[in-house]
Amino acid sequence: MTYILKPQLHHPKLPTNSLGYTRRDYEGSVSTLCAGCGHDSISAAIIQAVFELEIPPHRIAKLSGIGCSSKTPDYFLGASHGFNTVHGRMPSVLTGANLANRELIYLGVSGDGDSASIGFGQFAHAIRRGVNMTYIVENNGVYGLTKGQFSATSDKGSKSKRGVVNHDSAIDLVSTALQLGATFVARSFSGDKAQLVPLIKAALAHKGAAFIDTLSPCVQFNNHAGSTKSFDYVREHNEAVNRLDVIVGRDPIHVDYAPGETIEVTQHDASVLRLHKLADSYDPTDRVSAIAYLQAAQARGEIVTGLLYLDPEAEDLHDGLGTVEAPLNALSDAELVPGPAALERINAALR
Ligand SMILES: Cc1ncc(C[n+]2csc(CCOP(=O)(O)OP(=O)(O)O)c2C)c(N)n1
Ligand code: SF4
Ligand SMILES: [Mg+2]
Repeated sequence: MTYILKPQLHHPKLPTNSLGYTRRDYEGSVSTLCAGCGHDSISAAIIQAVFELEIPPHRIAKLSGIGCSSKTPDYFLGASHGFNTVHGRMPSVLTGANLANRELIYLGVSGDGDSASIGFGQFAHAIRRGVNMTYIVENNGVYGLTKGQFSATSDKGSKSKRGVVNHDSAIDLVSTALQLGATFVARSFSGDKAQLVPLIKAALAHKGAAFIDTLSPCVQFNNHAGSTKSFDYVREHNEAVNRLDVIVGRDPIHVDYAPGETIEVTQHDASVLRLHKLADSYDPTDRVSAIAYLQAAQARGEIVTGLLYLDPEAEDLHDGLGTVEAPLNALSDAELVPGPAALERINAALR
């Protein structure tokens, strides 16, 4: 048995959101991951974010690949749509689903093996096409499910649990996402819920490709001395670039930009992302500086977390393609099959 259903009963006085749902209504099955696995903390952060955003569960579609990380959608949002694809193929299935029905909110959950090894090409193309989604990589620097092989995000020189040194260069998914044109790029840590929950909320509200690389220690195979993805290492080397809060707006709110102190950025749905700048020089709306900042921090051995880049005016794949607003399953036969005259016009335009 791969999952255990949770009992339906809960305390009658649990707080509810405006839809009348408790936090429990956003949970899934009982997790079968190892006790202390960082991935479970990310599931808890997703549950809290969606509860606080007051999104009806049936409006979300959660998709994943294969791995311990990709199993986690079973453990949150049990009443949402779900598709557990094959290894590394989540981005293309998500892209197809999004093209067919743009009314759902798409949440892709993946692992560093799933996205930086077998699915690297898929990851790249979903990001560069600006698919409207929140793409979370639960990054433990290891293939957890298949018992601890180095993944493509394992740092050069880091050691496996058995003492083997990794000689390959690491892929930094955050820098890659920035270079590929992601319009929301963040890094966080599974052990920092205060930072992760607002980031997930902001990513879900963002229109366009939102990417969050979440360091998520594997307590079984990558939490020892010599690992650069362990709880201790990440805590010791973490440098947060901003402190975040998300305010869901009811009326349109305009951007209020005050360099050096607090920035408020309005997203497409009128929610406001409030950033408190800790580093005076850090500007999360400058893609080129974000890449330079990341590389300088990396050279100093620091792991930068927080919202690294945001384009609040981003367009998505549908804008580029000029697709219809309605989900394809809501179109009539006449709209879907416009007849030989329309086909002839299309053929003539291609000659
Ligand atoms: C096509 C294919 N190749 C290889 C595998 C074996 N496999 C399953 S999960 C996995 C790696 C998972 O690593 P990651 O995505 O980092 O997830 P984690 O378990 O670390 O959360 C591999 C290689 C597979 N299931 N399918
Ligand atoms: S093997 Fe690692 S990644 Fe998988 S559940 Fe256990 S701690 Fe988590
Ligand atoms: Mg992994």
